[in-house]
Amino acid sequence: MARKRITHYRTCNLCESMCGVEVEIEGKEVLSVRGDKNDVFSRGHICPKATALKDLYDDPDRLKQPMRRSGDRWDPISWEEAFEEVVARIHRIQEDHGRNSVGVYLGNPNAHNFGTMVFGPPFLRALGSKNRFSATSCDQLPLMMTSYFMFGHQLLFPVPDVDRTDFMMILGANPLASNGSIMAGPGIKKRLEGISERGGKVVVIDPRRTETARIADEHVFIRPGTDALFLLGLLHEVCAAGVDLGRLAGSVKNLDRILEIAKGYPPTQTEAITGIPAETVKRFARELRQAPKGVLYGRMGASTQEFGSLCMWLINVINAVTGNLDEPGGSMFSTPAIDVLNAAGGFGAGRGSFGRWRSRVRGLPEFGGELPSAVIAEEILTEGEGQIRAMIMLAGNPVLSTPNGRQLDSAFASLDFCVSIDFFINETSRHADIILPPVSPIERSHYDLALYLTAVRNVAKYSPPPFPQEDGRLDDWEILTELTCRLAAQRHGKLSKQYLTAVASKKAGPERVLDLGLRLGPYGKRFNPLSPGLSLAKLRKNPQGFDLGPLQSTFPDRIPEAHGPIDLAPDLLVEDLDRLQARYAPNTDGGQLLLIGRRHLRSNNSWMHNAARLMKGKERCTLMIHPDDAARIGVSDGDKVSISSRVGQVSAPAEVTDDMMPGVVSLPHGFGHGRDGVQLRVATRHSGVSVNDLTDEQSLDVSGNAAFSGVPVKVAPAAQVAAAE
Ligand SMILES: Nc1nc2c(c(=O)[nH]1)N[C@H]1C(S)=C(S)[C@@H](COP(=O)(O)OP(=O)(O)OC[C@H]3O[C@@H](n4cnc5c(=O)[nH]c(N)nc54)[C@H](O)[C@@H]3O)O[C@H]1N2
Ligand SMILES: Nc1nc2c(c(=O)[nH]1)N[C@H]1C(S)=C(S)[C@@H](COP(=O)(O)OP(=O)(O)OC[C@H]3O[C@@H](n4cnc5c(=O)[nH]c(N)nc54)[C@H](O)[C@@H]3O)O[C@H]1N2
Ligand code: SF4
Ligand SMILES: [Mo]
Repeated sequence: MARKRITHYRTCNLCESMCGVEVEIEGKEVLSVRGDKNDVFSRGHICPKATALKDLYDDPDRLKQPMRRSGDRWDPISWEEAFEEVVARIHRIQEDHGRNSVGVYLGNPNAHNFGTMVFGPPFLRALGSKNRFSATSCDQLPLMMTSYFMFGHQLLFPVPDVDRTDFMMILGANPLASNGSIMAGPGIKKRLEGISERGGKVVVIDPRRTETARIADEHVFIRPGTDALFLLGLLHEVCAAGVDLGRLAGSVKNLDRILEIAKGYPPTQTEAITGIPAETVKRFARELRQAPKGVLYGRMGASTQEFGSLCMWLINVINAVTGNLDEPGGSMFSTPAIDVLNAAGGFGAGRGSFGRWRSRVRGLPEFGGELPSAVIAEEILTEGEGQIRAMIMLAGNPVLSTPNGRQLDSAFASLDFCVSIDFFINETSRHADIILPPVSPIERSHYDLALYLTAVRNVAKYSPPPFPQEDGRLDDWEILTELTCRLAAQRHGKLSKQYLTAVASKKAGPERVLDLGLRLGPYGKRFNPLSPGLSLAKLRKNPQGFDLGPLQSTFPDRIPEAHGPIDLAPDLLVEDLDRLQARYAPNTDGGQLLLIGRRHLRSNNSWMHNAARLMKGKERCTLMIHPDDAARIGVSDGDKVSISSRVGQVSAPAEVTDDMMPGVVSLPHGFGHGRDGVQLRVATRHSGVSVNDLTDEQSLDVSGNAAFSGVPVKVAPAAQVAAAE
């Protein structure tokens, strides 16, 4: 019988853009992946990674069955055997050494996975360990912490209203490579170009002349890690000319504190440190104030640095005092169809929390129930009560993603037990005793619970699975619910409330929860009879998405009552100004080169390097360096250089380019696949080196976030270093 070709509509889950794709399918074969012109959000836009959804599905290295490691050997085992062993080992270790002896790390793909977002939290509760970590503390933690302190909820993500603004300043983001982050909008290049076309202006502040800088109206270099000082200078100028809180004037507190702080930072004082002339800062302040609608937006480069929280705070403050907070064309907050902020039950991420407990060794504070990933290694390696003896990795590759990866490698090698829920044997999962592989993303149903919080427009779309799941394959949520049930049974018995609740939630599955979330949400009929009446059935009828319109102003109503007014000057952040002051006291600059990272359009953190079509072209894992620095050190383009920091040393080819600010070098993250035991045939041919073998787990923001930007490094010709050794 001839198999029928069908077109399946879904959302690409690889980055935050949420592009609609048309997947052509015959039986269980994926024939092609194309942009969906009728997707309400992306209107046909995709990037080269979309086709990699097919590559990922077809990848011969992708695991389809649980694996057990014995030394260097991996053997396939049954799900029953795998679950049995994982739960027995975890239970035993927690019985012997306490709940915190089992650590958990949640990786970035969880943010793109409805099932793990709904069924991960009950699993974590069942586990009951305070040693919880995630990619958040290598990414947007400063932003979430700032939202928690200023607006009262960690999930109030400020999103630049890129489609309606007239002036946009981008600090430390490269949306032309990343496709936009906490600014989820497919076709972001066109959206940015739209600003200039409307007669507005885009300014990029970045130590590298990036792809985004090239399409901007103006780009200025900044010395890595000094954005907070630049922003204070800008705040000084804005405040000196007079503040305008607009509609929110009656809903904020501590403006006087801000005005006082602003006085202390004239840009004439900060220019020598940031490298941005005072005159330029003054002009930017004027342009921002004069623009009918303007917005400051900061991402990775401004977040993963020593003063990331100060940056996120000052960006919010400047948006507020120029009347651009929660206003069209300014910095806004989405209203997603499932209101994760107010939803109870399965989605309840909570408003946030800070410092309820501290890490055992370094005493770093918890945020939102998690400790900074920078402490994982020391919590494993430092003996004593409360030491981590087992780790569970859920869709994460911390060996390549968190600072001081080599130290983490040794720490993982010393564990009593380690589980990875992952479909690859990669740099982290090679340390696992057991790997539990979920189906590939294209095979499961999809709804963007988290990313709609960061979208530049309100939309909702549900993608069903394209074909029935094969026997013997499990999705992430099934793995998690099975673990939760078995853990509850082991611990409390099969008659316990814990076990029965776990079984009930496993039976319910993601779709039931999704339907309920939609019906109870702001566009459901239940509370708003005038709404479109969203439900799962309604989304099924609209497989190319449901448009819910442009972002709406929602403050002050959206601020949780318990928080009170918007706090412009939370204590923790104001106090961190002293650390900034001390750090940039005159003459602390040792003249070393400062290392920053880089993303490429055809990369996706550490895990898409096994797709051959994404790896074509010239070598990407190069050290970009300015010609003056290269000449001083004595290296030419293509020469191998040694790069060393306090924690490690790696070698990579030099790429000499005046796109770099003098004194700054850049190495992309996510490479370093040459480690023993990695079973990724394509990726290991393009292994590169890991930038996180250089980044320092001791260098952190006040939130505990990793400081990847501005790592002091020594660069020398590799041959010279080898000869000296
Ligand atoms: N120096 C430096 N370090 C960085 C960054 C940087 O810019 N510079 N960026 C940081 C940022 S922003 C982030 S978000 C982190 C990312 O840090 P991580 O989340 O730790 O790393 P990823 O590379 O995203 O790895 C994801 C893992 O999940 C697996 N995976 C993919 N999809 C699924 C799935 O559906 N289910 C399951 N179970 N597994 C899946 C992949 O095989 C891979 O092993 O890295 C951070 N590290
Ligand atoms: N193609 C691709 N897309 C991705 C990803 C990917 O790996 N590849 N990862 C996804 C993830 S998890 C995330 S979080 C997002 C990140 O999305 P973005 O934040 O847009 O991405 P980056 O390329 O990390 O941009 C950081 C920029 O900050 C600059 N920078 C570095 N240090 C400093 C500094 O001190 N100050 C200033 N002002 N700038 C600095 C860098 O030069 C770089 O241009 O991208 C997502 N999309
Ligand atoms: S920009 Fe590329 S990776 Fe991101 S969602 Fe769209 S197609 Fe997927
Ligand atoms: Mo990220």
